[in-house]
Amino acid sequence: MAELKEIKIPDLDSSGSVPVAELFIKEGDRIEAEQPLLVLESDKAVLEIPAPFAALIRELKVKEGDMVKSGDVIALADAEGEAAEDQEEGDPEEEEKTAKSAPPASSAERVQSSAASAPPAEAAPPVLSKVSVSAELSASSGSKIPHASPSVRHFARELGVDLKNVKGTAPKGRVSRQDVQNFVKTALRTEQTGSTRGIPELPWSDPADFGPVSEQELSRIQRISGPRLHASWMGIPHVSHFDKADISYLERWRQELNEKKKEGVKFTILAFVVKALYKAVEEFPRFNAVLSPDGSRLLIRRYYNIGIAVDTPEGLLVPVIKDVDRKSLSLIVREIEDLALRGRKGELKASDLKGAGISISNLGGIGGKSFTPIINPPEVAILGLSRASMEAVWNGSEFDPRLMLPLSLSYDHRVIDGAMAARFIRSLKELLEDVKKILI
Ligand code: CAO
Repeated sequence: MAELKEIKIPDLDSSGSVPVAELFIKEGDRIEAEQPLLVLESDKAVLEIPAPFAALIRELKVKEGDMVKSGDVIALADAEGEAAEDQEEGDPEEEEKTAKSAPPASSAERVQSSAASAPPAEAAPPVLSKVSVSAELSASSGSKIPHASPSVRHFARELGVDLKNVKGTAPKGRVSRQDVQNFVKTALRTEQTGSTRGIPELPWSDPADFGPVSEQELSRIQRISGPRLHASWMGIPHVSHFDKADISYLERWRQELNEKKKEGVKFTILAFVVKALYKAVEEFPRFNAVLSPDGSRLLIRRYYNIGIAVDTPEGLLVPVIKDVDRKSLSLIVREIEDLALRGRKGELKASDLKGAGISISNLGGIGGKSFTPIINPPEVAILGLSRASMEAVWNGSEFDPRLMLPLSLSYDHRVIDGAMAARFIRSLKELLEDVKKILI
């Protein structure tokens, strides 16, 4: 048996002692180079100490709870153990070739020559110890390494989860088993939607490193809609087309209607746009289409359902007004009110949220000039409305004050090309500018 080698605690960049929080090895274990041996856990940092070389552990010198410092011996190990095992379990063809090309040797010599042809075990740089030391350095310079119990660390390691990426929700920010499970579930869901496939990881830095922060959980709706919006943004080639419609006549007519308080209904700009949009979609059926999953066919809806983005305390919802072509303006007004109210009270049914051919997102009640709405798949377009405002418009001989409604149309460029989108918006503008056309 060759001389036993000492496996030591690497330079921790500190003179103090640190407790061994977790020990992963026992006597008789065969270890690989860089395999984690133990975890040191101080108030400031958590440090995983790796094996500097492959070996057979003969004698352990530490146990969990021991206080250790730089240079302390963790174990006595037989580096030959690993080499011998390699030799025993090596590729028979390789062995045969070696046997043919090399002069006969005793088994002890064979072990030595094999060890010499591979990088010498003890010559391997202590890669992980370097990582560990730098981990502590980064910890002391502010970046957080999460605290977790040994069993949670073990659990995370088995699942291949880097605890630095997991947000700890247990007291003092410790990572719990549940946190690791949630992390894996989210990662799997993201993988299934394909939303981050092939996309470099986004840089992240903990804002708590730079000042005080407060935390808020995302609502259930936001947790569901977030990955869908991300998938839409990443998976659909969006183009946004901006224009303005002169709704001066429409507005005058709307106010007259409201002054008469017909059936107690308050007519809104949005209700007119819903009607106009249906007419434009009827003329351009591609805006009411769904692209087949293989991207080879369009399934064009022969019905006219329009989704309305509703801002609720829990997040964005898009309930659907069904069969717009068969509904009066006043019925559309009432439906928008009803859907928005039920959406804000959390009373919408799943069926209220399905089946739209195209959607509208109206931010005009709040403000803004234009924006790029995100398509709600499998729809292929969405119309954004910003706040209508009075503008001086040149009518050929003078500037005329007109009420202009900003339109922001995002469309799926796989289905709709730019010229068609421009024609579609021109048609929508004509409808909005000549309100009679909407209602006929
Ligand atoms: N331009 C100018 N004024 C507008 C307008 C526009 N485009 N749209 C609405 N308004 C006015 C309305 O006329 C109303 O004014 P009065 O009270 O003086 O009559 C006021 O703004 C408020 O309207 P509203 O927003 O309550 O009603 P609505 O029917 O226009 O919209 C709804 C209903 C549910 C769509 C809206 O309340 C809402 O939730 N909008 C937000 C949608 C959203 O979040 N989109 C973003 C999606 S991406 O995250």
